[in-house]
Amino acid sequence: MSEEINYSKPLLFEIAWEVANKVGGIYTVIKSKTPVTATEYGERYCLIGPLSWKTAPMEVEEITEIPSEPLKGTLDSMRENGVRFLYGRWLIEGAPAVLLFDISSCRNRMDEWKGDLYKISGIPSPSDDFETNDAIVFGYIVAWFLGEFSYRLYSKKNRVPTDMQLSNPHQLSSHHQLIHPVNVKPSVYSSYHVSNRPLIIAHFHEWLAGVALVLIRKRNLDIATIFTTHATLLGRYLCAGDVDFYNNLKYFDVDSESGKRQIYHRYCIERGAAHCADVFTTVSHITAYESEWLLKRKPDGVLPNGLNVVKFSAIHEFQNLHATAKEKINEFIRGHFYGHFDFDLDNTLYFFTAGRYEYRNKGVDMYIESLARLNYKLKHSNSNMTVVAFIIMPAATHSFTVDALKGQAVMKQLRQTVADMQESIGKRILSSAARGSLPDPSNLLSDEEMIVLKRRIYALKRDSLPPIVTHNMADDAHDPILNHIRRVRLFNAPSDRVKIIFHPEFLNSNNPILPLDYEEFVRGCHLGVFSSYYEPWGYTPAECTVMGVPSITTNLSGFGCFMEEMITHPADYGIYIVNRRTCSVEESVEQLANCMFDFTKKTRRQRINQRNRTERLSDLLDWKRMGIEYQKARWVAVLRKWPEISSLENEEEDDQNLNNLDEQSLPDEQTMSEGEETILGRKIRKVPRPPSAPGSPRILESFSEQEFDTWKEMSKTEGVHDSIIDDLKRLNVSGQQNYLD
Ligand code: U2F
Ligand code: UDP
Ligand code: G6P
Repeated sequence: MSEEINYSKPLLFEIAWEVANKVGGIYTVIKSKTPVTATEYGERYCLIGPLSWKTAPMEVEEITEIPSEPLKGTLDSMRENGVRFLYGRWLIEGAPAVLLFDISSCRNRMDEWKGDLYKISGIPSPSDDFETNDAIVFGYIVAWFLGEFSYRLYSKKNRVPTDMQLSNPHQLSSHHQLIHPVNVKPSVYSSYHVSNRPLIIAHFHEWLAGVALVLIRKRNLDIATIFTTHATLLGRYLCAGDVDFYNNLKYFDVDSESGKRQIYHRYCIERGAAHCADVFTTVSHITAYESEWLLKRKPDGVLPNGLNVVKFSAIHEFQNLHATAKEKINEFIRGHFYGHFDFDLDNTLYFFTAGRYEYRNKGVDMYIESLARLNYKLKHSNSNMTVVAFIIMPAATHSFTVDALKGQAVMKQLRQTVADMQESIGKRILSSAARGSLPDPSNLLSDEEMIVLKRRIYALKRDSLPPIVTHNMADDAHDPILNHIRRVRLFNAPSDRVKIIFHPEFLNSNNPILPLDYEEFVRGCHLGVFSSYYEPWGYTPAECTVMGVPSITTNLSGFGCFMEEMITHPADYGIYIVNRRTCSVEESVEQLANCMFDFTKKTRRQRINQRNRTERLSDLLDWKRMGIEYQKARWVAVLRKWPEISSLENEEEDDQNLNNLDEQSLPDEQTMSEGEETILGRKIRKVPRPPSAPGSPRILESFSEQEFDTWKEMSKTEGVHDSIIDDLKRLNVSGQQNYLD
């Protein structure tokens, strides 16, 4: 918002804790969505977050001269009142304006604000919860900013009733006036009515940014608000414990449960934010259902998470990336398994799970259990395949183990020795060939070189088994992942067909043992396994999809449910969805193990074909498509806030289109019939089976005339899935299936 702004169009502020500040998945949501939002709003878009002096200088380029009003006036007056901030451009695609407030600059007002929050909303806040304290201070600063900005904007346009216009702008910036907003009856705000008015929309993410929503409602600011929750606090906590969450969702005593977990005050902020927003949304239907029972407001809609999909011009390019990234993982494996490297890397598959360390929520318990069964199945079927299963989850550690570092060091030495020898052997061959004679193969290596080589080979011997974990754990004995691995006895023994590597730190290319960025690592793997129990969306499998890596997820994850809704046979596209909703844990574990076992039976050719199909789904997850739901949410918020703007077309349609949820609960398996139409009351058009899927009676059904017509229609109206439509067209032309695998 640094240039002159066209105020006849809406302004958008998006507020989240993770603006230019990576903590978890919300950072991915905001960062990846920026290009589409910036395209739509341009200079009228600004992101607001807390200022972290550690990360902000790397992420944001500061703008010291704020040229436009009322932003300049607002920030100047806040600065005069002691608020520190960083205003600039976030250095990401779309380069949006960002405004980061330094919470510490206002901590001296914390007690006053906490008292005020309790007085106006009854939300308590214990003194020892520092995160909540910060959330409250941040909320008051944001509400202060938005309040003052909107007053200045309306007064600039002479749209504020005369008794609200202020002769002394400093008077306005006193935070006291904003806590108890200017002495005007709320009715005055809603009484004025103008055409072509500037509209301010504020979109808040997650409870940490939620306090300002309560204040905006209490102060009756002229701002349309949206609150998106990416999980519920109580849901996350309940699932992490030993609770049968989904079967009891309707019956939890929310106040008591949050009290027991010492999060009652946080819960109040989350619930308050959900109730105070004009529009309340979540990221998936499963979280919408959960929010309805735990936050006691049925979401108005679902805003699924997208990704900023970058397409390569040639399809084989991502396949090449897989091959080069896999080679880097191969290097690591050679070092890690030195002395026990008795398996063939050509017949080795890399599986992985990754994310924040939430043992039960992220389904690591089920993953390890199923890997043990996979090991048994591979052994007993005399399979020649080896599976290396990675777990990438940050935990408290004291750096890398000596063993892990040594493995890479001895391999590095060996590689260097062999490279030196290659050079000297080459010289010997050249010199004898130049003299017109063939070299003597028995003399290609000198005695000295043989000794060095023997020494290197001796260095590869070791008595212990290859380590499970790459780091020294802070609490090895009580680590749930390690204990589970111990329980199922997956110790990387030579006879094991499933090897496990637990890397308790996120990956980066400076890593001394596995020097790859996370994205490169994913590309090099064959299968992502995310058997989550609690997963409102789940970016990790979505990221796999756009990189053309098949993944396993569950029907308890937002992403899994979304794919199940969108595709008639997700498995054909490399999206495997384990049922954790309507069957026992034992059945789910077996399903997951069988799914992984079946994957090991694929030929290389089949894996390559499947990766191509998986990658084709990326259109489905592109923000260009997913962003439409955000647009709808914004319009509904505007129409709810200012019902007088009735001249805007399609408002009713917009309202309905916002995926209004049904009264009923989650769909069960029976209601999800093939290619079917209504899920939670919405019309769904599914992606049919790919033409190269193995023939079966179902495939004929999938390519009925009618379905083809539907898809042609959809391609016209939505402009998505071009490649899938192409598949269908090809099929229609050739009139038969393509038996590539
Ligand atoms: C969801 O993931 P998040 O990135 O939001 O997950 P976190 O940032 O780790 O935290 C979720 C909330 O739980 C709180 C924390 C956040 O508000 O402050 N919390 C806590 O209070 N105490 C704890 O010990 C741990 C967390 C979601 F889970 C994914 O499925 C989605 O993909 C993602 C994006 O929509 O949002
Ligand atoms: N991730 C990462 N480095 C890693 C492993 C994961 O940056 O080594 C990222 C991953 O790309 C994804 C996020 O962490 O964007 C996890 O998001 P997800 O939605 O799966 O779970 P959340 O943490 O939000 O619950
Ligand atoms: C990509 C490469 C191929 C390579 C294949 C290996 O498709 O383009 O050259 O053979 O990956 O696939 P795999 O599933 O065995 O890792």
